[in-house]
Amino acid sequence: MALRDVPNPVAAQTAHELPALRYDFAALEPNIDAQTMQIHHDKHHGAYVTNLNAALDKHPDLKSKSVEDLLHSLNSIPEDIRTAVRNNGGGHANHTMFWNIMSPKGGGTPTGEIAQVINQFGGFEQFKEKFNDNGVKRFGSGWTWLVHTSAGKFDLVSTANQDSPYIDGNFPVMGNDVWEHAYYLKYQNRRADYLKAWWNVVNWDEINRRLKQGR
Ligand code: MN3
Repeated sequence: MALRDVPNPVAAQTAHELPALRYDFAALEPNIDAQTMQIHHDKHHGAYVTNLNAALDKHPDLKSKSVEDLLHSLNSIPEDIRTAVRNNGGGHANHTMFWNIMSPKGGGTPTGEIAQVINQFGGFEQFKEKFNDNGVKRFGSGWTWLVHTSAGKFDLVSTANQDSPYIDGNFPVMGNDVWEHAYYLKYQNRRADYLKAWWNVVNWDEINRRLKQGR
C-alpha cells in the first residue's frame, strides 16, 4: 500500500469530548462548592460538547478542526450552524480552559512570566480590581478575561454569553465565568464575592503555560 493510501489520523472524524477534571468536585471548597462544580462540569460543559458535536454532524468536513480553529474562523462556518458553533464551541473552549486554570493548590501571588504581565496593569491588586470589575459589570451572562491580542498586547476585556476571545483573534490567557450557574448555589446574587474568592484557586502554573502557548 502506498504511503498516501494510509488514512490520515489528523483528518479522522473524531467527536469533541468532555475533558475529565484534574481534581475532585469538592477540591475547590470552600471557594467553589462541590455541587456547583459537578453540575457545571458534567451538565453545563457536557451539554456544550453534545450540542457542538450535533451541529458538526451536519457538516462532517469540519469535524477534523480543533474547537479553537472553528472559533477563529467563525465567519467561514456555514450559516446554518454558525450560532451553534459560536455558543457551544465557545462554551467548550472556555470551560476547558477554566477547569485547568483552577487548582486546589492554587491562589497566592502570581509567579513567573504572568507576574510581569500583571505588573503592566499597575500590579496585582489593580489587575484583580479591573478583572473583577469587568466581571461584575458584564450584564447578564459572560466571561471576564486577560487576553493576548493579535497585535501582541495584553488586555482585560469581557465577553457576552459563551463568546470566546478566539472569535476576535485574541488568545485567552485566563478567564473567569460569570454566568449565574458558576456561583449561584453558594453566592446567590453576590457575584462580586464569588469573583473575589476565585483568586484563592487560581492555578498560576497553568496560566504561565498558557502564556507561552499564546506567544
Ligand atoms: Mn459556565
